[in-house]
Amino acid sequence: MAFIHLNSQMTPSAFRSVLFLVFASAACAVERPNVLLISIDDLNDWTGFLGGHPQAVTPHMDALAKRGRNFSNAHCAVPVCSASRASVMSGVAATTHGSYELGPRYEELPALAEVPTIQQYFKDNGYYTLSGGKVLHHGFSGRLAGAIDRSLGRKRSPRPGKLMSRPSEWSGAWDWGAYPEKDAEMADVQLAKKAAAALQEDYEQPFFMSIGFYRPHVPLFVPPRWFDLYDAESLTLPRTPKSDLSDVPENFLGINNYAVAPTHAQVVEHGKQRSLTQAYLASISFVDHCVGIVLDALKSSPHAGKTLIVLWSDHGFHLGEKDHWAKRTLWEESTRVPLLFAGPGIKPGESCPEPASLLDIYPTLIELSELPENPHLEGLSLGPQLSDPTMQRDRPAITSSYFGNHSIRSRDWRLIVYEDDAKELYDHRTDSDEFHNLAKDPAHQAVIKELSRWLPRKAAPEFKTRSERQRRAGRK
Ligand SMILES: [Ca+2]
Ligand SMILES: [Ca+2]
Repeated sequence: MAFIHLNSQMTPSAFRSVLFLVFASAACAVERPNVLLISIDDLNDWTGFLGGHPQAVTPHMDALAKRGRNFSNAHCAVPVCSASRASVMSGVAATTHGSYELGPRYEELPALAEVPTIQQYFKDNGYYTLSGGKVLHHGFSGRLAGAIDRSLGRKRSPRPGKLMSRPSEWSGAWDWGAYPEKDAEMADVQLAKKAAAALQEDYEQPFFMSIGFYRPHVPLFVPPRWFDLYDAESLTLPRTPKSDLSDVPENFLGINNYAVAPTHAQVVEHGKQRSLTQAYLASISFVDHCVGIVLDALKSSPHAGKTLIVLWSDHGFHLGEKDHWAKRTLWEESTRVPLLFAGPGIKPGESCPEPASLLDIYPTLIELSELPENPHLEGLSLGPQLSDPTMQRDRPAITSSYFGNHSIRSRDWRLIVYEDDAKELYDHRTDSDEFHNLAKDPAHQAVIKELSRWLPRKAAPEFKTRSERQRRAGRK
């Protein structure tokens, strides 16, 4: 690298130019990999490679899992869109940034004032950044806007002019059905094609492309051919034993008054469980198709051998398990997410059963791209498990939902501790459905004590902007 003399009289713009030259030449010297970060909205473990639903058809994501590393025990930091995405993009947990709900925006959180988004960090280190679709819940606005060199758009798909499947007395954004007629009308397909075209271009710098697909978030409208993949009447439905909720603390779902999802009783009363399950699976296969468009484009591009791929979902989704629909709980259905890494230096191989958090994406990509450490990050690089999937991880995956409620998920166990100290404990070696709460069993107190070491000690209170406080007051 050439020596560059910094002059104390230098103007800020000249200084930035020098910095750019330094980073650009460093990037040339190290040959940093490109990054393709693909997020999917509200996708639980109903994929072939995670086996959460035996009939799920996801060939493109399954192929990606096969040629990279599938973190089969990965969990979100917060089980709701906005707060989860703020955590992934900042690398900071909700217990520090204080966002546990659909607001406030990343740039409104005082604790993140000095924390660069992952896009900004890569840009500051010589990368060209592209982004499209739902990556941050509210988009890169305000002071975050400069993180993106080129926008690939944030379009939404068309909706039918009237309700298709939802009973009119249900509230909220939920509806579902075979609509529109053709894939080309879907915003996710248009985004995939834009990303595919951008992947054919040459770039002078390494690129960091982040794209976020909207399905299978509600409303579950996708074209008919995706519904045709599934026969509603023969679909396997989740197991929901009648006695399941008898051993869990009562407090938690009660605080979930913010939800717009129907109750399980409403779904059952209206006979909608099968058609909703079909619509969710159809939406998953549709988004898998969109992922395929992007991955096929990358494969035939000049960047194929030098691009790291990360695929993740912001949180899971209940479809009736524990009499619950959608997200926000601390059970496996809400916290477990797909998390795949593939690309240069990552050998295809076995799944990794060690606990992983979406907070780990940021530090992992920094390590793989050989960027300087970012001192704000609270996750831990998955580098060792990308080299060797059997490498043990001491740190469990920690998920927080609303202030004071936490789940600690190790390789074999899940401990949930609520704000009032009520607990649940599940042994995943024998009870992957989390049916049997062992928290009161004297034989398991040592496990509880061991896992409790990881409970966040100083959780930040929930940060609410004035408009957020007013909005919530209006809903009660
Ligand atoms: Ca989401
Ligand atoms: Ca139970």
